[in-house]
Amino acid sequence: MGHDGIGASMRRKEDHRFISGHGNYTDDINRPGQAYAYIKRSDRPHARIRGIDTAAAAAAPGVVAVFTGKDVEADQLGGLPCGWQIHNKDGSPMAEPPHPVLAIGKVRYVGDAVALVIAESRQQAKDAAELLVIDYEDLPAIASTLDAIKPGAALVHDDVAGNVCYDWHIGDAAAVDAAFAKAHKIVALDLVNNRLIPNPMEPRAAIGDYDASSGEYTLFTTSQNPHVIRLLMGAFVLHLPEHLLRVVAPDVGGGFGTKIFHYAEEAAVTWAAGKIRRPVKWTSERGESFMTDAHGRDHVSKAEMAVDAEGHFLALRVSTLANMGAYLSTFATSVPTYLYATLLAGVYKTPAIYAEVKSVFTNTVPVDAYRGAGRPEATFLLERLVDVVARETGIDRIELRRRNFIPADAFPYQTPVALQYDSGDYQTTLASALKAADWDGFDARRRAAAAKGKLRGIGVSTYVEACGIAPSAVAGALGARAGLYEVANVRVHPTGSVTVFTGTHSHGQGHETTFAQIVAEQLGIPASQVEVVHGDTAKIPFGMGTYGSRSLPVGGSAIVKATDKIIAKGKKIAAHLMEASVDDIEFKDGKFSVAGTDKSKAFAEISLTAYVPHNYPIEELEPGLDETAFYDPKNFTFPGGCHVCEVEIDPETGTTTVVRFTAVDDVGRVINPMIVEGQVQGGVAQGIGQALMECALYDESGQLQTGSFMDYTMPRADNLPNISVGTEVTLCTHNPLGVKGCGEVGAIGSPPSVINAVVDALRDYDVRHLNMPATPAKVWQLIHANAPRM
Ligand code: MCN
Repeated sequence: MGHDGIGASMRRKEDHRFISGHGNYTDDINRPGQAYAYIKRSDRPHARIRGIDTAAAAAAPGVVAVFTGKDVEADQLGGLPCGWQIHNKDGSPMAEPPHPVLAIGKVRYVGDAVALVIAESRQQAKDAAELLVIDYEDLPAIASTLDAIKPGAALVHDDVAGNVCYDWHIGDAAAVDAAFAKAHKIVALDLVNNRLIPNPMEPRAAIGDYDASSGEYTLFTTSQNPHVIRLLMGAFVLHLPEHLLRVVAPDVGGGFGTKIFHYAEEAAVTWAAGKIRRPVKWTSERGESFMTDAHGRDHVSKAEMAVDAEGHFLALRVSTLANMGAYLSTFATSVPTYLYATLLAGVYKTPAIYAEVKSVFTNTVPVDAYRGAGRPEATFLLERLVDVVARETGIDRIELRRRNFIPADAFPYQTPVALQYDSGDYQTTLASALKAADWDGFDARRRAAAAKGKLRGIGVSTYVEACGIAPSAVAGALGARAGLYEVANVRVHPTGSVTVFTGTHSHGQGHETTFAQIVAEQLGIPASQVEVVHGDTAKIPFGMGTYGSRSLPVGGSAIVKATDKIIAKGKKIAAHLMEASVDDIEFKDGKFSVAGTDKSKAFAEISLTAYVPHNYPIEELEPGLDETAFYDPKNFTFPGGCHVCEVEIDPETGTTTVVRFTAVDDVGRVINPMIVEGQVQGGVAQGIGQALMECALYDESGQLQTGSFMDYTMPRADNLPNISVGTEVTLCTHNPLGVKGCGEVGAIGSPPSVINAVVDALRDYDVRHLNMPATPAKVWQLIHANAPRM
């Protein structure tokens, strides 16, 4: 194939639009007659609303309407639904308390939406919101994950006993107990996975519009999955049939998971537009993002590994407490269960695994999928534990990993925690990463750093993750309320250019480029002839959106399936034109030819004939060249890899600097190497951020202490080294492209490699473990608390 098919490092088609200021983001959209919404939010972590006096606000200049929970109740709006049902150990369903669009009766976290004020301008709405008189009765609040399950803890929801959403388990407890009983050694580790605040560049925004003549509602929103938002909002919250609800997610400035969910503001502006018969626009302020965008992680875990005398892993036991926040966000329940505990085998052939996960409500922002969702938590736990096992058995950490890897010839490999990995070669990715990172040269670099008074450490992490979410059969069996196939409509225009309508969403991943490359490869046309359309329920038949690095493995495969149908139909047309049998038509490099002859027709000739039929067998062949395909994957895809991090610590200040970072990932066949490199680098930057800087903190009363960039440290360019990215390829065995997702691998593999490096740098200070983030204060204290072992 030509220069811009699969494997080409083609520059991103969409970037010119973005970097020249021509992106079309939700806040760029303005509807005629539009009014502006401001949301009055709770400044209390937990309180009863005794009453809201809206009179002064409603009378303020420019105010069009003021709505509260009472209006939500009066209009019988439904609550925001949770998409994943989890069952307790005893088979009973999880607790699913209602999550109203505007607070009804109580507020449950700082940031909870209390009232919607709509005015002629944003400022007028904001000013009027100050005039609302809200009579609160403060209630005791639960701010921390551990406090939620203490006996006598205040209840976030009156009817959720002990604040427990679910108490779930996976694996074979008896087999694990038996293995522990005969173990040579048991190594235990307590870990915390720090809570993160997403901070996409573009804050969330939503515009609701209502067309009184047709009764149709339109929602423009910063979403990663417009069809799912339409389904959830229409069916559960506003009770609207889909044909009266259009959801458009235009350009979206970053998501990394936090824009997957159906948020209250989306339903609020759509509902309000219908009530006031005017478009209603809401754009989050950055401060609101901190306290309303679903947070990530927040696990407290205990992990124990049983090993034999040679360091072979015999069994793993894990117990995790996961914070759900005040309400269940759309996919919250799936994250610490099916996206986390099913990954606890990692890259190791541990024969028995048992995990218990209890999830709890607290008076904090809802927690949901973010930057890898569940898999980073599993990887952090395992890769820290493996390093501690190495330390306590005296076996070299690389050798210990090698000894326990699932061998390359053991695939397909069934883990003890539900997943079946289809392919991988962990020895090769490890060897490749160690070589690229010059692992063997580290001792010399450590000595050189010591000569400058610096502590240098190196850390490794080997991981596998499950993406390409989600095979309907597997997802259904695991508790999802929907199968997660993907849809592609490939429309060939008469002169041979192509528009692809995909149900996935691109908010930074470059689908407009890579999906065009797939079509270019398939149809033998230049990628510049292919337009990719996403993010509009009125244009795309259906779609499950983007999360879990599913767009290429699932959405890309749907495109292949649709183009295969195009080629099959093209062959029939070519056979007719060249008076040959369909079986004799070959398609290669954009040409249909009759096997064994020099007769051929270019792709564009066939497409023109499809639309402008001449002497065409209409009764046998419908005109047009436009095919739709639904692709439901047979399994997840399992990217894996090895990340090596090298740090230098200044013992005077405790500051950690990442001086080298090497990632070698196996993401199957690579469509666009430059985009994969960028995706991995972005993910690694986020992983370094989590490991060294980022942490959402609440005080005991439930106030968010890290509510701005002054208090919540994001990684910046000068915190990052030049991140070296390499790939090793084992093909996915069940999708037509052989691809595995790559969008999250950087954030999944990197955090433990950073902490392993920090612990290694502190090897003279007897540090066994430290939880993320390894802030200068924490590292300095460890250095000063522990005299060097000389
Ligand atoms: N790709 C490729 N070859 C592969 C794998 C992927 O060329 N073997 C390309 C794909 O064609 C696509 C990109 O890499 O252009 C990422 O594809 P994929 O791994 O399928 O991941 P998704 O597009 O489904 O996005 C996954 C992940 C998620 S869940 C979010 S959210 C996300 C992300 O990755 N948010 C992002 N990457 C992001 N990148 C940016 N810049 N901004 C975001 O908000």
